Formats: sequence, structure tokens, C-alpha cells
Amino acid sequence: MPIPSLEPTLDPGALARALSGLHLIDGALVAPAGGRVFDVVNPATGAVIATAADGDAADVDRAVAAARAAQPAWAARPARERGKLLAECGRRLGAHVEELGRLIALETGKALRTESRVEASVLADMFVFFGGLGSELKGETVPFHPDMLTVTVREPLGVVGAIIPWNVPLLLMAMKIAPALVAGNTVVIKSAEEAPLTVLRVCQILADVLPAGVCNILAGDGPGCGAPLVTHPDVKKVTFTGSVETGRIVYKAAADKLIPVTLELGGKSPMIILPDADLDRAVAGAVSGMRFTRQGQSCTASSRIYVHDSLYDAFFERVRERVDALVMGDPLDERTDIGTVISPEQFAKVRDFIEKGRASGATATECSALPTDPALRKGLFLRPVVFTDIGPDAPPAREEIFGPVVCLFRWTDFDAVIEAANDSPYGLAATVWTNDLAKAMEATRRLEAGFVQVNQNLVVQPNLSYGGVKTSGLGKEATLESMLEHFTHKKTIIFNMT
Ligand code: TXE
Repeated sequence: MPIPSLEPTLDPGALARALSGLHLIDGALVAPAGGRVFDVVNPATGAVIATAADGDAADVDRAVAAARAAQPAWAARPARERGKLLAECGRRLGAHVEELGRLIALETGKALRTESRVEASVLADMFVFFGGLGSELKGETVPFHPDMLTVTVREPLGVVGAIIPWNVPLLLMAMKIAPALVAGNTVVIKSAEEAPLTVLRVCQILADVLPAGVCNILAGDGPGCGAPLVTHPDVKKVTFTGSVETGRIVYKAAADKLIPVTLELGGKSPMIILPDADLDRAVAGAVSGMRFTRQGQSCTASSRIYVHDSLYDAFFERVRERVDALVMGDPLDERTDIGTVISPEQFAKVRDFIEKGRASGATATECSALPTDPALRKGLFLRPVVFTDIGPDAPPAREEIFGPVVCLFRWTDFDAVIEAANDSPYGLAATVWTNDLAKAMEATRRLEAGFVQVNQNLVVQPNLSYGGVKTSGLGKEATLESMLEHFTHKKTIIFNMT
């Protein structure tokens, strides 16, 4: 089978076909052991664009064996040298930003200009950032006894299993594998069924720089390929992003093996607008915070917005106008702001939430307009919905929807709104909009979330700690500390000089 060229290409359709039906194991693109594949569908047209390997336990065995064999030599390289290779990966990925952005738009339906290109560029950044941290894998000297030299060193864990979702697969994959690799581990990634192609392309680019077996990627479904990766005896750490339900399954399986786990799960993030907030800024912040340009498929989306009574009506009107102006259409068209939902299953799930919200007596205002292009007739486009007059216990107000749906609540009492914001099993992100410094400080202290931002929306960038509390997950990502904590262990060594 012809190997896809490593030259950047602007033809995502041809690249998708060239990457069809493959894993990447031990430095080579290979067919799955069982010979089975599944279709990859463009959610904007319903057309089959490629196939993906349907990996199973035999593929997991092969990939883990390759990663295990490569790990000692990889860990034996000086950390700075590993870091330099990672930085080189970042530079190569930087040359593929346009290609990767177009391919991810094709397979996930995320608009190129507003979402996909941005994701591809942060991916490259993440490799450059972690590449620079090779020399930070330092230990300590401990004043244990004057006649003994006591030091700690950081050692890698071994083979890391990384399971990723479809909503921001490039960025989430980079946040897992770049720190794991620079710390001296090798990795086996399991891509999401809905988005297997662009991450495979990224790994092909990495494999041109890294030694064979250091970075492997499998496509396949959760039970058939993800589960055997977690339970494999040679996988010494699992890092997972996905749903709470699957996170629990992964955590339990890892508990049986007594291996460490990092979990990044869902969210139902609150945005609180105080009476003195700059309304223009809060409206702009809400429209981008709701992640409508990604059809709301973001675990950090501001999906519960608490607006002070004095601003509520004006806020709603202005948000509606702004969202109405967003253009829904072909994800690859530069004029498009909003692309599609990922899959028919997600489409049905989101519609069901909207129906449940209506049935609860809430008012659903649909914004923006569906595309009229006949080529997009079968596309999974959903009009953004703003719920008003919604009760705090209605399903769209409580559960993670992962769709373009936001709930607006009116408030008058500060203590009560903080309590309402915290009344959720999730605790990923929160934003507060005010010019009152004391109130802002108080809110940041009282809100139960992994990160809280004032007068600004979430930015996911290297060096900003990312991760939630409560059922939003375990452990943080994207920083030096997260690399040390999650991808190394600290060994204590004592030299007795007496
Ligand atoms: O998630 P899953 P799905 C939330 C969001 C969304 C819902 C369902 O609310 O609507 O989850 O999405 C792999 N052992 N998030 O079904 O099933 C699976 O193949 C090992 C939030 O896509 O959790 C995929 O690679 N792995 C989230 C990955 O887990 C298993 C992002 C995620 O799939 C497995 C995505 C198993 N038994 C969805 N079963 C976020 N935090 O951003 C599945 N997988």
C-alpha cells in the first residue's frame, strides 16, 4: 500500500483516503491484525471520506510490545536530547498547520477559520513547549543526615496508554503525549472512532523524527481497543479524556492493576455576570464562551449563564443578535463561523436535550440560520439554542449536553448565585464578569472549579494548568508540574558515606 507523502498537502480528501485503514506501530503505518475497518464520515455532507482501522486486542499487544521495547533506549537518552526531538516535532507540525486544520475540519465538521486551524497551531506549540522542559526533569538534595548524601531523581513510568476523544483531538493528544515523551516514557494512543485520521497524520509526522516504537497510535472503538489498552499488563499509566461514564470504567480497570490514572472528564461551566459588568465585554465573552463555533462541543463551554436581573433582558437581546450573525456552513469555507455536530448519535442526543428543555416549560430561542447549500443537505447542522425561563433542575440546565445549547438564569443575590453555580457535580471552569475587585476575588475563592477567570474566557495554552475538580476529573495537564507529577515517579537515593 502506498505510504502517504510527508509533504504538507492542502487536499484533505486525498490525504484522508491515503490514511485509510491504518494504525501506526513501531514507526510504520500498518493494517489492523484482524483486517477489519470502519467508515469515516464527513459530518457536513454525510459522505464516506475514508476508513479507519478497527483495532482489537491483538493490535494493542503489538503496539504495547513495540512501545515497551523502545522505552529503555528512549529513557536512556539525555532528557535535553529528547526535548530537542520534541521541539523538532513541534517545528515540523508547525509546517503542517494548514494541512492538519483542513483535515480535522473535514473529519469533525469544525469550522476551519474559527476552530480547526487554531487547534492545529496550538498542537505545534504544545510540542515546542514540552520540548523545552527536558532539562527541568530535576531532582532534589535532601538534608537527611550530614554523613549521607540523599537525592531524588525523576524516572519515567514506562509505557503510557493515552485515550483521546473527538472534540479537540489534536490538542488533547498533544497535552498527553508531549509531556509523557519528554519524561522518557513511550506511548500507545487510542484515537476516537469519530476522528481517527488527523491524529494518525500527526503521529506519522512524529514518527519521522522519533525512534521507532516511541509513539504508536491505534484506531478502534472503546470496548474493542481502548479497554484492552487499559488492562494490558505492560501499560503502566493511563491518561484519558472523555465522558464521566467511560472515565469511571477506565479508573476501575486501572485500580485493578494499581496503576496511576489522569482523567479529564466533562463540565457544566458557569459564567456569572455581576450588575457592574461591562455589558459589551460580557456579551462578547458569552458568545465565544458558549463555544457555539464548535457547536458547543467543549467540556469548558460556558453552558450555564447567570446574569444579574438588571442586565438580563439587554444581555439576552444582544447575545441573540450576535449569535444570529454567526454564519453556519461548510466547515472548509473561510466565511463559516459554525460547522457541524460530530455524529448522528450526538445530533440526536442534543436534540433530545432541547426537547426535554421545552417539555420542562422553558423557552428555547433558536439563533443563526441553517445553511442552504444543497451539498450540505445531509449535514449535521444544529441551530444554537438559548434557553430562558428554565428551571435549575431541567435536564439542559444540569447535564452536560455537548451541543450548541446554553441556559440563561436571572439572579439578584450574590451568595445565592455562587451557590447555584456550585450546585453541579462538575467543577471544570468558571468565569466571572465584573469590575468590582473585591467581589471578583470572593467569587474566585468560592467557585468550585479547576480554573476561574475574571473578565475573560478560557484559554488553553501551554503552561496554563488545565483540569477539573469534582466529577470533572483527576489531575491537571499542560504544565511542568503536571509532567513531573503524572509521567514520572520520584526515586529517593541515599549514599551513606560513613
Ligand atoms: O465519549 P467516550 P463519547 C462527553 C460529552 C459527550 C459524551 C459521550 O458529554 O456527549 O461524553 O461522548 C474511548 N475503555 N465527552 O461517547 O465514550 C472512546 O473510544 C477504554 C466529554 O465520545 O468517553 C474514545 O476514544 N476506552 C469529553 C474515548 O474513550 C473507551 C470529550 C472517549 O469516548 C471505552 C468527549 C472503554 N470501555 C466526550 N469506551 C471532554 N472531557 O472533553 C470508550 N472509550
